[in-house]
Amino acid sequence: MELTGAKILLECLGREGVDTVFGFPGGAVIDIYDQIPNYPMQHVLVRHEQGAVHAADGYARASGKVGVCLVTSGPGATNTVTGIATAYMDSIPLVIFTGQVPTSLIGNDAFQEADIVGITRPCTKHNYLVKDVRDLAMVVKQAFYLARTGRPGPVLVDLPKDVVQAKTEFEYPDSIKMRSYNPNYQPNHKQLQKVGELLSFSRRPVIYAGGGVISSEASEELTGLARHLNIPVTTTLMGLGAFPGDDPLWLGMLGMHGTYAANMAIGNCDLLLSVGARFDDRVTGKISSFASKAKIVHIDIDPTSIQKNVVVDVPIVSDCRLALKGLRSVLGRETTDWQAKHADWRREVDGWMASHPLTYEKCDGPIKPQAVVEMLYEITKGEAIISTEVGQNQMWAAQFFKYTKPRTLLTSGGLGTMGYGFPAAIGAQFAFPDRLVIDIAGDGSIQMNIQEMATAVSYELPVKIVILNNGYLGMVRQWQDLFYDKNYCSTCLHRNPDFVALALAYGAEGYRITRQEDLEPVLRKALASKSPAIIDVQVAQEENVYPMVPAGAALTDMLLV
Ligand SMILES: Cc1ncc(C[n+]2csc(CCOP(=O)(O)OP(=O)(O)O)c2C)c(N)n1
Repeated sequence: MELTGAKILLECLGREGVDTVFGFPGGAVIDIYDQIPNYPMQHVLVRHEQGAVHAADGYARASGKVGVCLVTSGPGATNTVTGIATAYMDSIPLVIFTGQVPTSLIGNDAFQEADIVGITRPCTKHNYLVKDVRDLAMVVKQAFYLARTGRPGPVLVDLPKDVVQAKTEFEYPDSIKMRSYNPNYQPNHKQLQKVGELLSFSRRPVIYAGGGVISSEASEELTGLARHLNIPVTTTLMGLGAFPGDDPLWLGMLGMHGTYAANMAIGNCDLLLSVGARFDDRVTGKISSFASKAKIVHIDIDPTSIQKNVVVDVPIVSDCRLALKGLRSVLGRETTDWQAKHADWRREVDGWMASHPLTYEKCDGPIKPQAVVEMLYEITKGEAIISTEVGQNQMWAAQFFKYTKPRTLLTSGGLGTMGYGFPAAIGAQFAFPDRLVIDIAGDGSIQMNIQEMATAVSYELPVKIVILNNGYLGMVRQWQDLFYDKNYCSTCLHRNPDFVALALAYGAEGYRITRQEDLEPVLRKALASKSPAIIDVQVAQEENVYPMVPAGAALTDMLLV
């Protein structure tokens, strides 16, 4: 039977198992919206297209499925760019459908025309302009395949209005032929054997894991290997949750705001086993000093990320899970007593952990932001999905909440997008309606996508926003404090809205906490509520995040509290 492009698209989404689409309508996609009520998937109407992409992204990060959004042409499409770039930098699988003016008008500066394929070329894994309805089903099939395989990422499909309206016979292809796209999943056995040899010589090994461990579902293998070999583990911000944050081998996050122990371990290790991480500059600091005493092994699905930032001794292009499994079986033949072999190193590392734990000055004055995060951990016992905004709030959420399972921290690591956390929390809440989802926010960031409170209220989502309200664009103020002579230019937010009144205006709940003694009871009450809520916590205004490695310095040159 012949179907319109609109129906074909929705049929394809059903075949891909899509149950939720985040979007915002407009003229170019109205034919698709006209058909949505006839299909079983749920469409979530957001209030801004950036919110749609971040929500799809949060849904994807929390669930491991592909996140999907649908927006109109022109401004609808351009509003998605920040969300797409955010997902691209963090390798999150998304498929973004954008409306486009009819094919006959493309290039004519037509009403609401934007060259979204050109605009998003550098921040998508791939993108398509569908010019013929007969190509539509195959393009959708390829888009999902590309988004979720290999190194995952966002794929955009641009849909001209006449293509959506045209008809053709619908058949969903059951196989895909893409000549130039063949991700390699299997590790090279010889390379794994080399890692085995390096391990047998090394005395001071460290595992450095990234978001790739989470996207390849390799946490169990990582944890098993680390425990088997008695090797301490650090992760990037994106890797938090890939290894249990309460394990004795856990060093904490490394990098600019990493722990003393993690950064010292990197500086002093003789073997660095990197799994699914990309040696980002926020992690390495001064590159020539990064793990400068170590042989480096780099396991990554993406061959272009290997040797990009650091020279490595053993490159392994493969799926992280398969590589870790392979390594375990290579080591299976070893008779080494790994516990004994690494005991001295463990003692040294444990010494750093004990002498410089993550801490902050506790006093009777204003509430410390770190204490708020600690209290959230205590109340939830870690049983929550945490999203963050960007800035100090993000770093404290990384430092003072223990992530014991993968997919429990949703944060914009690569692009560092303020305004990410709240819509991402909404997406995660759609993926897991019964779980507690909390956005840890700054008073600056939350104002970047606060309009999505209308989405949360209209879908009766119990999402919580905890604002660490310091009256500043805190992280920028921290840099001004430490490196720009306290010239607090344009970082003071002295006329913030009344966040409690704002929550109430949207139909949500609002709480304000100004005194330490109210912190626990009010947080408990707010978190137990079934409504969306803002909890505005007035915190110490000029608190800084420590440790801090100044930009471009060696990891071992940390500023401490
Ligand atoms: C969209 C965007 N604009 C600007 C920045 C630069 N930036 C990084 S952190 C930060 C301050 C964030 O302030 P706030 O949300 O209040 O959080 P805090 O650092 O106080 O916790 C800014 C402006 C950014 N990361 N993203």
